[in-house]
Amino acid sequence: MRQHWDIFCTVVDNFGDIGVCWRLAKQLAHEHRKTVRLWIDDLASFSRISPDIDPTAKRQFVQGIEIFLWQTAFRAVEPADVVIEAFACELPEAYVLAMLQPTRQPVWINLEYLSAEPWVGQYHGLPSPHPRLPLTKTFFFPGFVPGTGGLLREKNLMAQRLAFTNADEQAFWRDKNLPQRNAGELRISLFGYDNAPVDNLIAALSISTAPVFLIVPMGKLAKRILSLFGCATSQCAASITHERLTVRIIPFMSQMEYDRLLWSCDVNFVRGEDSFVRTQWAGKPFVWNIYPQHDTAHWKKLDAFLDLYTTDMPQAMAAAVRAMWSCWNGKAVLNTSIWMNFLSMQESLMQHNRNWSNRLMKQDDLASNLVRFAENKL
Ligand code: TRH
Repeated sequence: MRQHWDIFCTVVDNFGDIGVCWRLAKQLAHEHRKTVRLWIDDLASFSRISPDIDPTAKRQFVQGIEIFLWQTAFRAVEPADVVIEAFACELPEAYVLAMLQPTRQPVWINLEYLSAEPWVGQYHGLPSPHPRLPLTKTFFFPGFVPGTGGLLREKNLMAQRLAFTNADEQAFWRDKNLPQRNAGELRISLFGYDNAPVDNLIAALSISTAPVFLIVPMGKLAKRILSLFGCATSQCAASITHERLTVRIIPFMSQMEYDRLLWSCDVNFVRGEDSFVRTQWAGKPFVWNIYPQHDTAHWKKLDAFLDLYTTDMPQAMAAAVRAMWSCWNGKAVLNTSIWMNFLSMQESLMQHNRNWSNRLMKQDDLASNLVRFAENKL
């Protein structure tokens, strides 16, 4: 039995790194009964997605997980049975040296970023010997197809989503101080990077046939929207109304509440890695803003996912999705007809997304795959 797990996480930027590590830590502890320590270098970002985190505590226990502030001066500790180095963050030298000591060496895993590119299946599970020491780590790639590490998905997630009723949705709006839906209204959540063509989207939404209620969690993109309307950040509690569109900027919420937002909206704009996966479990139409890289390297990753996701779509639907996502990621200019065309597929996209998530559900989840991999290591 590999009972003790250490997860090391550095926050490069944004919330995805800790978002993924925190979900994984909780799943390992709650579903697989592992003893988990999480080492994280940025408690301020952490506390934004999980308000029960004390951003000032160097050591704390939250939801059964021991959380340490990972500082540069690292005091050597006894390594765990399984060590996860998230997203190629470098383990402290003292810790690596300590991994040489035990009679049974820890299983050392480098958990990689999510990608749908076809090479992922070939690299998943490959060993990477340490250049100097007799230690080997294993590359673990999350993914959408068999032969990869799978996706993060809590055991009870789908049951919770299916049990989420209209009354729950109404309670959620009340709790978040948001109005109940008006008849015929289209409700959209918008989480993205500030390179997204939000001005063109706002123009398209403003002349929509149905009234649109756009919910934007506070961040750089929200600030861009505010400046489009000549609004100061301090005024953001109030709604902005422009023709058919109402915009509400809301405070960043916990991960758990963000799931409820994705379940409650008709269309979700998501970004990066973790919100991108969560919207796939939500089953509603979604538009992905991929994490931008130099020289538009991310477009290849975007296309790789689109190739998988649109395979079973009728041609017109696949074209509408590709056009909308391409524009949203800067490959072409977003205009009203591209948005309207995407939106016209709303019902059939819902159906497609249900099938898509059912297909993904057939894979084991990432945490279970990690546990199985570690247990099978002699
Ligand atoms: O924050 P991100 O842009 O994170 C990114 C990506 O992970 C990217 O791949 C990585 O390279 C980069 O960080 C360093 O987007 P992501 O991955 O969707 O993570 C956002 C997290 O924030 C996710 O766990 C959901 C959570 N969240 C909340 O908890 N509350 C909110 O209100 C919102 C909008 C998000």
